[in-house]
Amino acid sequence: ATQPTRDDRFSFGLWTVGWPARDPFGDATRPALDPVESVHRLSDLGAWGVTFHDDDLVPFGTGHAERDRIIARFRGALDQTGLVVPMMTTNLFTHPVFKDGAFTSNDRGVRRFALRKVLRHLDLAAELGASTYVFWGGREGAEVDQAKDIRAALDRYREGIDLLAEYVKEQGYGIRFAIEPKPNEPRGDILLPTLGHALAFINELEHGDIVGVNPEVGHEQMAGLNYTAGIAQALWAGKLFHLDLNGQRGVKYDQDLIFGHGDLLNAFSLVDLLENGAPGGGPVYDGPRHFDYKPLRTEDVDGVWDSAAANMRTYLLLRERAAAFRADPAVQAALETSGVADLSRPTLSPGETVRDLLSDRTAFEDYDADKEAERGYGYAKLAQLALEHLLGAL
Ligand code: GLT
Ligand code: MN
Ligand code: MN
Ligand code: MN
Repeated sequence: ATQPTRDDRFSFGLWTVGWPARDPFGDATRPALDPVESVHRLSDLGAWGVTFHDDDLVPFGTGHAERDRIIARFRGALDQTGLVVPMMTTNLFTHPVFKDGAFTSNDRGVRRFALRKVLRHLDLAAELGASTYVFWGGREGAEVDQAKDIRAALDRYREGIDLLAEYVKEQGYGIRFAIEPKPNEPRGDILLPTLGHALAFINELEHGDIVGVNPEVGHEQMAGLNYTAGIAQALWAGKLFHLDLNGQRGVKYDQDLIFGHGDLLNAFSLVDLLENGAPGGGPVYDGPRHFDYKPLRTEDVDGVWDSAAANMRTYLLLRERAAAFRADPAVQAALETSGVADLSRPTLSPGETVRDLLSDRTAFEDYDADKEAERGYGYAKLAQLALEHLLGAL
């Protein structure tokens, strides 16, 4: 089953396949795509959903009547194809007015404009049935330490997100927010640079109950972090509301490669976690499998659709390999040797207190640490089994 179907719930941003490949050093290498054509092509490839920023569909500054016409035409394509809109988001980074940020610009007028821009698109998100609204604060940051009062910036960030969340609740939209971390680029340093910073921020919100995270593979890897481990913590916290799948090769600029075209071993453990859950049980991710990648600048329009298909096929191949990995008796035995399941057992017994632990001589006074330290955990064997399943050798 490496042919994508709607049941796989694959979604793509309009800005991904639609990227004309303009970069800081060179002009566009491809024509802009009509969003309606993207909807049809994605549908033909087996995708289930499409996501977009306000300005991806309706260019910045478009008048009312024209905006309505564009939206109606887009809805027509959705109705024709059956594609859904699971997530929407706001462009708070392209227009020069946002050069010092949106919710955290030092300029109060910019902050108010940003909130209004989000509010308008949130209303459309509710109309189109989106259940998640993403906040990627690409311009929320600074290059100059003295230029930004980080405490005040976080106050304003919180004010903005809480205000918007309150609005969503009042309107009964049933939409949840997902904050997308990134360490840098386009700002020298971005606020909420990692998944962990975002989770800590959410804990400080008044309406944090409807706010979670949208971690992107490449963004965590730009910070040198293990994406699968971060996703596991987001799941543990009940905050994995959405995710951005792509590829990244090490700590450098944001590459937005095709999913799997980077740290493939980590992509394998990720798909295994998303599809099969942690070895000891716990929540499985049931949201969209959303791709946020950029077709290489070298590609023509055919290459765009080849790369879109590649994201889904890679995910499905990894899903197959992960199922085989889990089902393999040799893997079960290796997991047993490694004691992976034992970690699910609470460290104290039911009803046992700290006093009981203090009086348990086998736990300390009679515990032979030198002897117990002789144990091998067998992780090398486990790692090789994972690699061989990934390569299709087993
Ligand atoms: C932008 C960014 C992505 C975000 C998008 C949502 S836009 O392309 O690089 O990682 O997910 O705003
Ligand atoms: Mn990225
Ligand atoms: Mn990006
Ligand atoms: Mn992203």
